[in-house]
Amino acid sequence: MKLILGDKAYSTWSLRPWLILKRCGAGFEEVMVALNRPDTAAQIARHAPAGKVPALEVEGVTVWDSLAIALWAEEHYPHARLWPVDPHARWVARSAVCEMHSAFGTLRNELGMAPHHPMCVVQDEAHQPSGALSADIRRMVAMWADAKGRFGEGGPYLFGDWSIADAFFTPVAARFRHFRIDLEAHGDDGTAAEYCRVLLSQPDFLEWSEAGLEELGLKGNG
Ligand SMILES: N[C@@H](CCC(=O)N[C@@H](CS)C(=O)NCC(=O)O)C(=O)O
Repeated sequence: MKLILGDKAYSTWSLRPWLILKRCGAGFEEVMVALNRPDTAAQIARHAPAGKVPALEVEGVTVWDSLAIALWAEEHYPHARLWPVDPHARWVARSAVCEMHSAFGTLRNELGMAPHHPMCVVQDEAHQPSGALSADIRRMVAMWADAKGRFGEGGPYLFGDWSIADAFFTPVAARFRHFRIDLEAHGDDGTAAEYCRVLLSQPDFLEWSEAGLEELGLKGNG
């Protein structure tokens, strides 16, 4: 089984299924495609017909798109409990993941990770959000507060135990950290800041982040 990924310094979409497969204990080979290069499109096209990473090659079939890979993992690793067990929490978790996947366009564009914004480092100056970005950040903060308040008491993650929702929001936490977003100024009572801290201190994320730093030549050179 092969997971086709973009560089760990930049590819927030690739981070999602990578975190999920790690949580499942899945054995998989990583195939890294460098983004922002003249041959990126050609390299991705060798694996993924839609021209985007991530993609999963398994049993002779390509599963593309981070959400489709998440759902594939849910099917194949039921023991990993990738969604909350409580049905109400599960419905809300799936809604949050779908909203992350289909909305927040300004957040993804204005807080984009390439080419001068690697997710594993913090930039020197805080980004001043546009009005549209502020609206996205406020929505994110409110969504997290609601989910955490109603369903998140049993553990440090959004729905207590780790779930696919946390895989989808880890890149958001990395964007907020990189661009030094002031969450309190967007209605956070501390819940969102603490949630970001938890996501960014997961051992799997730290491993990803270390690899990103190595790609950038910022670590591992002795
Ligand atoms: N909907 C896709 C979006 C994937 C996506 O936009 N991937 C970016 C990299 S993070 C990509 O492949 N870009 C192609 C390029 O840079 O040429 C998913 O969630 O998997």
